[in-house]
Amino acid sequence: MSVNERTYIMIKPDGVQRNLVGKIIARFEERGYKLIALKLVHATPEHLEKHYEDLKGKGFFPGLIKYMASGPVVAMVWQGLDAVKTGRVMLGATNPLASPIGSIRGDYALSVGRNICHGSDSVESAEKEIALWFPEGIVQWTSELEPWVL
Ligand code: RTP
Repeated sequence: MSVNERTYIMIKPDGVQRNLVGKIIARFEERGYKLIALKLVHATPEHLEKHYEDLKGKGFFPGLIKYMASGPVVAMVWQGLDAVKTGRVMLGATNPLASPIGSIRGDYALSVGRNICHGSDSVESAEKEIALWFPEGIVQWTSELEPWVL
């Protein structure tokens, strides 16, 4: 676990279309994570197949790619203490019905096939996903407030 751990968080097309972008971003900001990359992208099926390459053999794979390519997603990188594991806790379980109230999916979603957000499941996956979605690199910045809150 590192204080500068990075995770790739994505608001899926249903999250964007349901106007949940601001609410999801607010959760990460309010928890204390630092935004170091952000963009709205309408990804191609080929790009999404790379992102989900581990799931290629699954029966739901074609439907997943179609859903993810159906509209723009918000691609983000958040940095901070234990960002990968805590980010996944904040999102909730893959199946929203199994997600606790208070988690993003537990508060805003019902169906596994429309679960509004994605978060990296390990530091290694985060590095791969950040490289795939942000080949141009992330934005490194220092807050003027940092010396005051430390
Ligand atoms: P994600 O990558 O989106 O954060 O999801 P995850 O790790 O929690 O779950 P994973 O097993 O990697 O599945 C990726 C996404 O595929 C869709 N899915 N559909 N119909 C189904 O049974 C099913 N199972 C998974 C979900 O959108 C899931 O987030």
